[in-house]
Amino acid sequence: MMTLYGAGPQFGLPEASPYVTKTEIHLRMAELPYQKVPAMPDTSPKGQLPYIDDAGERVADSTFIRAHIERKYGVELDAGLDPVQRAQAWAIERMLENQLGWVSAWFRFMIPENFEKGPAHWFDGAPEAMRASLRQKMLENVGTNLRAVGVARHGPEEILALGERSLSALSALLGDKPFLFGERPTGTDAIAFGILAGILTPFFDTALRRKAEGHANLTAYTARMMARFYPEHPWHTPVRANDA
Ligand SMILES: N[C@@H](CCC(=O)N[C@@H](CS)C(=O)NCC(=O)O)C(=O)O
Repeated sequence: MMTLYGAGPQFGLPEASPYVTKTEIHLRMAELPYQKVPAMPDTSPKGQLPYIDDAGERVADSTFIRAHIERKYGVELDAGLDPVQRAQAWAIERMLENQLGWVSAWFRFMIPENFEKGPAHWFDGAPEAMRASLRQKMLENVGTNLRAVGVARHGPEEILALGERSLSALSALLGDKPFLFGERPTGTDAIAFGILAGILTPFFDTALRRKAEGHANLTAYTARMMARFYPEHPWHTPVRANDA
């Protein structure tokens, strides 16, 4: 059976990493059996989660894992989409992974209260004498990456505005459809859900979460995806202030 290496359930989410969530949903969409094992990124061939071990073949990166399972098991997660929809799916996925995902990471790591209650705990199992320096090193690494992709060069309000542009774009693209491309979830829904759930989890109090909560179709969509792919996981649909 295939093994999926991920971060595991945390932060009020069935899986803390949006990219592991993406792969896990792809495996569930493809109805492929797998076992899930918690791992640290440095055990991965590419230094990041997720990766899989499929009968001794190790494949890292959610996009390449998807290509592997589609090729090896003859599944097509975007079946029924025309060439323009497939191009849109790729463009949406890039917006989410290469922009909104980083904005979301900034709110999770760079707001000290969120870092303390969240990622800082990843090192709770390390020897006490090393814990503080491991946490500091991780924070520095994430900070370096956030500057490299450009996000951390802006002020908090500007970062929030960038995130809101992507949330608004995603909300407009979804419209009143149940899933991004219609009645049936396709490949891109997996990462859209992974990133939205990570933003909307009540575990972290962020201005970005409040922006996402302002898009009723995105909160309903996240709850719909959660019920479909993680029916065992408790979730809520936030009530918008002006709906209450
Ligand atoms: N392009 C990768 C991104 C994966 C990724 O960013 N994983 C994070 C966890 S959410 C990670 O392992 N980060 C550790 C690091 O970059 O050092 C994918 O799609 O799988």
